[in-house]
Amino acid sequence: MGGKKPGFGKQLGDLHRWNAWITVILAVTGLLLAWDVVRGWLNGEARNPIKQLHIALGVLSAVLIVLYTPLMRRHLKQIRQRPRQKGNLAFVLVLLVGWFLSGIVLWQLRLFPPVWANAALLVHDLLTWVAVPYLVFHSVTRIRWMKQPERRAIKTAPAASPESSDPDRRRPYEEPAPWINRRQFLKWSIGAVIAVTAAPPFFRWLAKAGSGFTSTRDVMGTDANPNMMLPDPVPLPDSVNVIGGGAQGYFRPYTVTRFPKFDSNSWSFTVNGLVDNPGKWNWEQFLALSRAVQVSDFHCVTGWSVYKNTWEGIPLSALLQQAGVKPNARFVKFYSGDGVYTDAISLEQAGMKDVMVAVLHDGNPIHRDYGGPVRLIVPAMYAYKSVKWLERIELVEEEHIGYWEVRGYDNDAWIKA
Ligand SMILES: Nc1nc2c(c(=O)[nH]1)N[C@H]1C(S)=C(S)[C@@H](COP(=O)(O)O)O[C@H]1N2
Ligand SMILES: [Mo]
Repeated sequence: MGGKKPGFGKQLGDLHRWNAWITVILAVTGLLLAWDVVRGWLNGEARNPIKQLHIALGVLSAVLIVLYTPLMRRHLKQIRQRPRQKGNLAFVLVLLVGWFLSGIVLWQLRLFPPVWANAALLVHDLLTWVAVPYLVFHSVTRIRWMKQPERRAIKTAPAASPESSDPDRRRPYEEPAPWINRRQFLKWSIGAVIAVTAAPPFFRWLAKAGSGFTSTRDVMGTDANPNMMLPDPVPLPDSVNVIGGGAQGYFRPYTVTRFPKFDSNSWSFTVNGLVDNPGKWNWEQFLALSRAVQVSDFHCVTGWSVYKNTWEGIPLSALLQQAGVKPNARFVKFYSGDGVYTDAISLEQAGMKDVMVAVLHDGNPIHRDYGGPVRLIVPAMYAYKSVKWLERIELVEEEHIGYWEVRGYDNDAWIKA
């Protein structure tokens, strides 16, 4: 880094160090937010603070790029003869800018139509998959001990003077030539370990991200359904035929508890609160209610979507009509059978024709992991309103703030057209 003007090398070094640490924390917080496994142990309380930290650091990392631009010319001149360093620089800049731009869209998701969010999430994820193994390798091999002895010596011996008469001071760190270059060997081993551990999940992810169309079995998971719901709901003809060719995309199974499990012997569905005719159904009675079919898109507020789902179920408006909503009722509150998750919409919103208490997806019973036997669907809103394992609907007067809304999500969940 030996710039001519004093301070240039130090400026670059400081930027590099800040960037390195910020990127490490961004990677850790980002993985905590994105990873299915971790999503389970992070309870709802932790998610929003981690997300805020991730966003703040993302902005900070953009500030570093701004600070770097005036130094860039000189830096490029300095590394003109070093293709490896130039390659590294280009890669890191592309990464940071790509992460930043896609991050802005994910941060301000509600300002964009869902396809933008889908694209941003894909870019954000793809860059992460490529970058994290590279950055781990880059950092580990930059640990002083890993470097070639000559290069370590240059870096760590500013006090050594070439004019010194003492030969030991002139070349202070010279070591005997290593047998089969141990460091090189270690570097490549680390690279290999990273490649072997990161590659399989990466290709699995790529295969999923790249395939637009998926069969219902894949969409809802290939495992046998852990719920014990008998009889099977018989689908309507339209639902069997799966209008529009079937769902496109993958659901990510979300839960804020351990996955609950249901049995038709003990399952029941309730509509009560401010209604004239409260109702309670067992599974068989519930399946006897008349059902409708709709095709709609499903959008999570974290950027993923599943398009063209064929849902079959009972329109919420039909349930409410049958219950006879009292004039003082203003909100409809939904309870999940997980015992924790709730959400609510206004009575007016509940009147939308496509709000549905769904029993079948693409002609199959809804898998337990995805909210079966019965889940709510509110296609016009982000999916945190679509309560899974729905088993009770209550008409209330006071506004209710749902599980995720208490923890930072906007109570207004409308999706931009
Ligand atoms: N009971 C319950 N319902 C829930 C959730 C949840 O964690 N628990 N997550 C919500 C969110 S944020 C989304 S995106 C969708 C996810 O549906 P899926 O798990 O079937 O993909 O369910 C919504 N309904
Ligand atoms: Mo979501």
